[in-house]
Amino acid sequence: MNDLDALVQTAQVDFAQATTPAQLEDAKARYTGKSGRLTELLKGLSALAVDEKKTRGAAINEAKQRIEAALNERRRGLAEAELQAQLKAEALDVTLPGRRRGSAGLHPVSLTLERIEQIFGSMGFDVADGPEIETDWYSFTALNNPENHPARSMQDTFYVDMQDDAGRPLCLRPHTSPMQIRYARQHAARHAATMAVGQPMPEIRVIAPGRTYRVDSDATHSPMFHQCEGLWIGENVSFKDLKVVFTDFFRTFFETRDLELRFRPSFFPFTEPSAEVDIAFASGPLQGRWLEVAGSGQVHPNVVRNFGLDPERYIGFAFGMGPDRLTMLRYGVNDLRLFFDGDLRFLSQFN
Ligand code: 2U9
Repeated sequence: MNDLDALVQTAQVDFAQATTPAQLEDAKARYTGKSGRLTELLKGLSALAVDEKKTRGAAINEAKQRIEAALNERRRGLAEAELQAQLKAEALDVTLPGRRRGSAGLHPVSLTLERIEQIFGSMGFDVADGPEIETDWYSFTALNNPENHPARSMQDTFYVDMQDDAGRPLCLRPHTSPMQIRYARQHAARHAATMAVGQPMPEIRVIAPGRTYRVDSDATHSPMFHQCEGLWIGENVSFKDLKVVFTDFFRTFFETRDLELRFRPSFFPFTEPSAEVDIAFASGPLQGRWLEVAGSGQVHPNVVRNFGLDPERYIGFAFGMGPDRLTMLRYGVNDLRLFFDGDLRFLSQFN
């Protein structure tokens, strides 16, 4: 091996040992730099005779080309290694499942309210909505509650530190009845002219679903709870109609024909006579037990009078039920507080 072949080989080893582009450029300088070994050899040419200069010059040039080829190859190798390292470090696993946004859904009690509205809607009932802060008149007086009735006390009802324009006390509505009184009074006023000429008023058929408030808190009572009350008033509306409406409603709500209803005598100031309504399933997990699901009654004449209607002419029934309890029965939930804790592990099971 001549000295030039040996130099090329040394350069190749040198370049192979460089592991970064900077080290490679340093190695290159040792051969083709200002005082590199090749440069020195070229400088030495001037001392040679013309003939020798020619052959030696050509040989040095050939060695230089081989060294430069080795250098370029190593440059490509290092660039490729650098690219591979970068690709590896920044690798994306495209097979990972994407981060999805949690899906939203309705609260189980909202599902029940929608269901109630849909079923009563199919029977011709309108849906009324109204204020949750109410006057004492709409909450109690109009409903034939005596002045000293315990429901009016601060132990039972949340009073608000405000008064209405006439200076009367305001409270969080303890039931949704105020909405029906507002609805019935508006309805009666709208049809007053018709009635004045002896024509019948179109029937009042309305439900009032929504949030209600009472001073009460345990596994089956929450200070905020839901109610859905209903009202059907006309010239010829009787308990028989109530029984048909309720039977149909509960059978549709619980999706079974195997369901019986029972009316038990009761008392409410706003209805007379009054009845508690129980249902019993003929099959399923709740089979054979009477479950209290609603209250009801024929609307008291004093309340009909407060609608602005003549109780001698207009008669009908009212009812009230608890959508929270209906939701518990439908889904088999045993603690009411689960509905209001906001725990997604519980709530997401309903969607
Ligand atoms: C007007 C006149 C009368 C609504 C009625 C009940 C009987 C009743 C409870 C059932 C369970 C409330 O949700 S609950 O806690 N309700 O027992 N409610 S009659 O009577 C009315 C409503 C409006 C104008």
